[in-house]
Amino acid sequence: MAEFEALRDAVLRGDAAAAAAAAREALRAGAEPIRLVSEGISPAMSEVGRLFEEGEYFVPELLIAARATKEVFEILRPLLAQTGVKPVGRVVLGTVRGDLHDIGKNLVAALLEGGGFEVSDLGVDVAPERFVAAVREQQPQLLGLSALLTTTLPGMKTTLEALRSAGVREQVKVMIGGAPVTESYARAIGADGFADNAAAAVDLARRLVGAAAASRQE
Ligand code: B1M
Repeated sequence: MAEFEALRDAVLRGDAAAAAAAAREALRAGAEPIRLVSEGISPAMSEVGRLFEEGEYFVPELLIAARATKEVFEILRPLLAQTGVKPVGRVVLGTVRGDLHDIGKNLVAALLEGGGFEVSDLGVDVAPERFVAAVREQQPQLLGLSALLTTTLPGMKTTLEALRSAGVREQVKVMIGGAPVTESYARAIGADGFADNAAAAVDLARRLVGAAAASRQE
């Protein structure tokens, strides 16, 4: 679809108005909102990352590409979050301490809402103590941690340790995700699951909430 190409180009150039126009055009032409993510935003941001690694783009280019993505996301969010189903569970979500990346996490939040979850988003740069406090106060079935940097990845382990020290680890299932996260890392730190994209995160959340309900009945 030509509109996806226009969307990718606009994000790459950091042209927010053109990105929004391409997104609206794609939706008008009948594209599923999620395809604007998988065939527009995600490949464009991968390319932005590649250009950054190769020294062609610098932080300002990353920022304006991210701004263009957010503009598109404002259009997509209500469409992705449309749901008629009654809440299937509560999720507290956040990007770990020291990490400011939130595009992927916001996408996970929107799709979880679309999947019938009530989502409490703590934002970015969330300290372990804030996750612990949110688990105590909001009693979610699920806690979701996102990280995009190899340097902030250990924040996931620290957060799990903080949950254990606070005695609340058994109250909540923990799922993790983000570019540097792997299944084996999830196992190594004792998380309950890992998802490598937003749609997989919704499937995993459903499974984990089902498992949480089953273990409460035992
Ligand atoms: Co940053 N950055 N960045 N950056 N940035 C990366 C991550 C990087 C890979 C770029 C590169 O070098 N190729 C690199 C990390 C290298 C590494 O750690 N090994 C990097 C770097 C180095 C940095 C800085 C250190 C740069 C600097 O200042 N010198 C700096 C750090 C700031 C900080 O966080 N403390 C920095 C800053 C930024 C901006 C602020 C400018 C901006 C972020 C804006 C924002 O998010 N509001 C930015 C951007 C845009 C990127 C890239 C280009 C794009 C990220 C993105 O939005 N992807 C990124 C390169 C890349 O990823 N290819 C890069 C699109 C998004 C839809 O995908 O976030 O992966 P993603 O989310 C996916 C999945 O991972 C998964 O589902 C999502 C949807 O499918 N997922 C989950 C995510 N969270 C999940 C949680 C789940 C489940 C699934 O359960 C809870």
